[in-house]
Amino acid sequence: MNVKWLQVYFILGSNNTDQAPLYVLEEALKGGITCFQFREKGKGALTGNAKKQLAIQMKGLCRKYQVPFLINDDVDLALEIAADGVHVGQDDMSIGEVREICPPNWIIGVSATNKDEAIQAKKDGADYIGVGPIYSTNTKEDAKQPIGEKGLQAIRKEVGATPLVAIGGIQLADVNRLMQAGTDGVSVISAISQAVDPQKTVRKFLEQANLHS
Ligand code: 3NM
Repeated sequence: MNVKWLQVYFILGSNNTDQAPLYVLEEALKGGITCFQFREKGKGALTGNAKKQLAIQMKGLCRKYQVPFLINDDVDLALEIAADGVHVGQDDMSIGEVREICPPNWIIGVSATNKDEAIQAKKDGADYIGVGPIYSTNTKEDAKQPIGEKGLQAIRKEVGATPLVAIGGIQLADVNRLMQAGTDGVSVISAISQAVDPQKTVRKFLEQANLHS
């Protein structure tokens, strides 16, 4: 995968915004997000056909703007609608199991919150590792203790050049420090999904991340 795809990696589910999710996604795409993950989880999350229909429409938008479209956890749905890959957590399907059934060019990302998980994800052949939570977040109900920029730095030291993306409570003002701490980009939900102007917000995130490329 292209490590630049991790620069401003937007994640969205229908319950992360008060606006229409497809509107928010298209605004974010116009602003220049470099990767997108559909994450339909938590209170009021869509299931079944409603989830699938939203995923198909989101994939269509991502194709229009030529941005990779990943799905969180739901490997069956990702296969069914031909997503570009999946993001799996520590309790989800393993990378090995996913690789056995997915197309060869799929992007597979894994979450890690400490050095051991990150080292294992690298060994297992993750295309990128989502490192977090960096800061405290209200978006994920079962988020672990924040690991801070120090935690990110420590993981970078362990995994060498493996692509990393920082996640959890990230705001625009944090991007510069996180890039300096060794991440390849930032993964963001609420700072974009709840922004008054998501397009403009993404532009600013991109500006900050680009200072380091
Ligand atoms: N995963 P926000 S933190 C989806 O630590 C997710 O693995 C996390 O949302 C992890 O940008 C998180 O609104 C929530 O804080 C990120």
